[in-house]
Amino acid sequence: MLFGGLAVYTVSPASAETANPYCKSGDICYWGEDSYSDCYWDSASDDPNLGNDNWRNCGSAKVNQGANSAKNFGNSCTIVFFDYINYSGGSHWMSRVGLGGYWKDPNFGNNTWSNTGTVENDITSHNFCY
Ligand SMILES: [Ca+2]
Ligand SMILES: [Ca+2]
Ligand SMILES: [Ca+2]
Ligand SMILES: [Ca+2]
Repeated sequence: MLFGGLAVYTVSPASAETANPYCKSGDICYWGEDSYSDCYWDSASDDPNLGNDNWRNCGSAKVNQGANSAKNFGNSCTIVFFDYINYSGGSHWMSRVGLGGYWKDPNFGNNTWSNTGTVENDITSHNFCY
């Protein structure tokens, strides 16, 4: 999907909870670097493979294995991230904004999968209400 005004908007400091025009209610939002910065991507749907999803603002670079930080603006349930495609391998859950608690994380570098390995730069699929 293309948006005509994409190249025009300016990036302001991430003081608001939504740091870009895409991250909105219902979405899981990922960023490619720590503290919700650099490349970003949003989705309101389960996704069994982030290998076919491009960051919104980083050319052809894929979301797969690239997320350093995220916020869950989903409307229902927690979200579960997975190491591999089709909701398999190690998992890591996050609450949603309406439930509070752990619903955002500025740095996945200090989080490990349910089995082994670091979540940072390793999320490959996600499922709401898994
Ligand atoms: Ca996908
Ligand atoms: Ca990254
Ligand atoms: Ca992975
Ligand atoms: Ca963390």
